Amino acid sequence: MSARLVDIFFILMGLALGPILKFLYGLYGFFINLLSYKPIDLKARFGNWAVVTGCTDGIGKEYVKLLAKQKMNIVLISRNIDKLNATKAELEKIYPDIETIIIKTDFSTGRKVIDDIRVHLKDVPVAILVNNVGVITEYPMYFGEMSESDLWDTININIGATMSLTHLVINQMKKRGNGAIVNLSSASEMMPLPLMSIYSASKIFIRYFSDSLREEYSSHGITVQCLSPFYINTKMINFSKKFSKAYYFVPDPETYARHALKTLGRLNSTTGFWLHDILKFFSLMIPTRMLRSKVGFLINKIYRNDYFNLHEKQTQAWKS
Ligand SMILES: *[C@@H]1O[C@H](CO)[C@@H](O)[C@H](O)[C@H]1NC(C)=O
Ligand SMILES: *[C@@H]1O[C@H](CO)[C@@H](O)[C@H](O)[C@H]1NC(C)=O
Ligand SMILES: *[C@@H]1O[C@H](CO)[C@@H](O)[C@H](O)[C@H]1NC(C)=O
Ligand SMILES: CC(=O)N[C@H]1CO[C@H](CO)[C@@H](O)[C@@H]1O
Repeated sequence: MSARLVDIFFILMGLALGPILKFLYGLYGFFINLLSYKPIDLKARFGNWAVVTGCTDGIGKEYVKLLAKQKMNIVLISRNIDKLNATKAELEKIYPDIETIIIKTDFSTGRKVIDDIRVHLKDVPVAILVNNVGVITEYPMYFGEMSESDLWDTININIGATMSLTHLVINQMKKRGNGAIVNLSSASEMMPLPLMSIYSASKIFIRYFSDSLREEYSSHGITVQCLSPFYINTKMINFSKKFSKAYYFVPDPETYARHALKTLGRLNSTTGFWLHDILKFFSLMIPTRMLRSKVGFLINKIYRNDYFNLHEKQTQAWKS
């Protein structure tokens, strides 16, 4: 009888251990995120060159500024040449002793762009790759409302670009036995997210991809970090005004990047921002993936209505 009880005890412990370890890791992440450590010396740890995609706005731009501040040379990748030139000029003015390379490319056009990038990066020892580029539909949409190009843009940009650029640099990093790859997933990886079906599926791709890659390459000195923030106040989510009002929990890109970069080399997997750790904790209180998904559906319906209301107001203002 007592042997039986011991068995049951160990089985229950086994079942509880996963969630307990997850919780402890979450708590650890929360404190690392909260305590304002300085970022580690990224140049000393990883090397001289950083490559940042989607670097002319939002989080990408803030990453670029912070990396340049650490005296790293930067390869700027984006599709808008004017913004690239402006970003390059801005960096060179503040940090005259760093080198910058700009690459104009449009990842939505798919596989062929990588050949051009390969030529540009031929002699660049890439220390840090920040896969920041990503798209989301203009507002939460039913699948059938997405255009054919919405579909392929999400695949090519959110998945294709990350996969292909990582492939381009991974072997040189392995050879040097050093390097870091940062990937932005999103909290939408915690559950399937109705009205953002392709987006949330693309983010779980990033999660699985990053976590597998880390196991394959950590013995070669390569750090693979996967960030999964909640909402950040970028133009990507201007479909609802609620985001700009939820001030503390929806940080601006500068605040987010500053916090997230401090975790590079310290956490493999994090929301990147301590207030988002709290949101994550409460989201995970909803016990199953399917329930979280239903809640996500409700919330997205609200955002969708916000978008239509906003649009109607704009149209009326335009008419009058
Ligand atoms: C961007 O900068 C390059 C090199 O400095 C220059 O040749 C090009 O004309 C600029 N493009 C635009 C659109 O300003
Ligand atoms: C959000 O921003 C995008 C890009 O700047 C713009 O095209 C779109 O019309 C904006 N949407 C709303 C609802 O303001
Ligand atoms: C990241 O994951 C790798 C592989 O599991 C592990 O060896 C490494 O210690 C982890 N790094 C951090 C900072 O947790
Ligand atoms: C930190 C970072 O830039 N992460 C990016 C990883 O890749 C996705 C797209 O697949 C981007 O949305 C993230 O911004």
